[in-house]
Amino acid sequence: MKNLNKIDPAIAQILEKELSRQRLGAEMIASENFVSLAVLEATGSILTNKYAEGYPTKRYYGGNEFIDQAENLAIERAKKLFKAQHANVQPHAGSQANMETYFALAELGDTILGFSLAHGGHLTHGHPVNFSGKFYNFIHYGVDEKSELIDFDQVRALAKKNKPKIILAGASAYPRKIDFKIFKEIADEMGAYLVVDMAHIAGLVATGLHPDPIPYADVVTTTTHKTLRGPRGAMILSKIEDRLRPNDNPSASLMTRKNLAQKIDSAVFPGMQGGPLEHVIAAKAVAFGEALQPEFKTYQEQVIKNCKALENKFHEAEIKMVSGGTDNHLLLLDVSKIGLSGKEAERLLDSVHIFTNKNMIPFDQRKPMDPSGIRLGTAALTTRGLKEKEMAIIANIIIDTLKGKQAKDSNKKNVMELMKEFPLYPEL
Ligand code: DSN
Repeated sequence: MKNLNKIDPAIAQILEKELSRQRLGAEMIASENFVSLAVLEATGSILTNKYAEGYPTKRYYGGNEFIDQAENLAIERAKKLFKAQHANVQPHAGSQANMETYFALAELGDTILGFSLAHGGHLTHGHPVNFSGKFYNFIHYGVDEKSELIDFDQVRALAKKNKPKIILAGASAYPRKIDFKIFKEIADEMGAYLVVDMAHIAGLVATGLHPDPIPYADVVTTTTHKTLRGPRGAMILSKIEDRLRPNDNPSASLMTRKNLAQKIDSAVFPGMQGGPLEHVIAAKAVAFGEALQPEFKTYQEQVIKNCKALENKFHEAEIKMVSGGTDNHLLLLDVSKIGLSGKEAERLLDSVHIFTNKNMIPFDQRKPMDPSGIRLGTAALTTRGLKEKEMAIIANIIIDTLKGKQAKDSNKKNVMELMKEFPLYPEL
């Protein structure tokens, strides 16, 4: 950071402090991870200088010979990693990927059936404050009150009643495996598109540790920075043929006559986005290359083992977990049962350097800004090398902090000492 230190010491100091925070804290936000130095180098590279609106070989600017090579590598690696027919690696973020998918498949005002945010879905799955809830007629399914698992009877009944154009599966706070085959059956019964947002579980899907949505879904969206451990960004995977393509007719709009892959590409550019972030796309290529290596599967297996280790400890401590536990990279604690709100729990854990986020739990009686739960994930800590033994130590500190309702200095010290044993970016 020689130049940054000299030119802009204020920003340089903020970066230094953030690096120190990341190094000394236990990062348990389920959507975060630590990228490799190679991904970091590509993200911070001179590719940021280039305009490349359009797609490889079909750009609106000259000088894209090498940019095309990088974007093509990202596309080919994404397709290989997920055995997908088509990949668009340009979406800037998960929200854009979802927006572009709805734009490609539906008309404004069409009905979409998605997972309720309050039960584990996502803002872009039709929340009224989000573009999705404003532009489309979203209907929501949730989990069964007893099992806290997705209520497929409700999904089917709502689909029958509302005849959605799209059925949307996928979650940002759901600790169990999702059965995409049932979603596909329901979508077929209704003549609806099936779209899966696999942002949280993409790394698990890539390594065969979570049921694969690709064979079933027309379109799959994902961010690239969660369990997939790439740069902050997103992509859209799709089939090529449009399963629900209306009969071609000369008066059909240009969009209607395109196949699915073309519709997605047009929705991304020129539909929604301008110049793609080619430095980030190169970093996506690097991350997909890393995810194709055998070590990536070992890593994902450890992510799940680590989450199970947390689950065991919380079981022993009789802390209530949504759905009783986890079979992926995250779990949700209902802290209301120990007399705390999610906001208080998040703040207490922050004070002992364990970073989590407050989260709604199904049928929550509290408000989104101060809900009853917290969400914990193991993707980032596993990248640092922590295993079951260390997860048990962290779980004990979480339990002591939450049950004792106080942030003890000794717990903070122990977290920092533990994290020092797993150095983060020692090269920086
Ligand atoms: N913010 C992401 C998460 O934490 O799950 C979703 O956008």
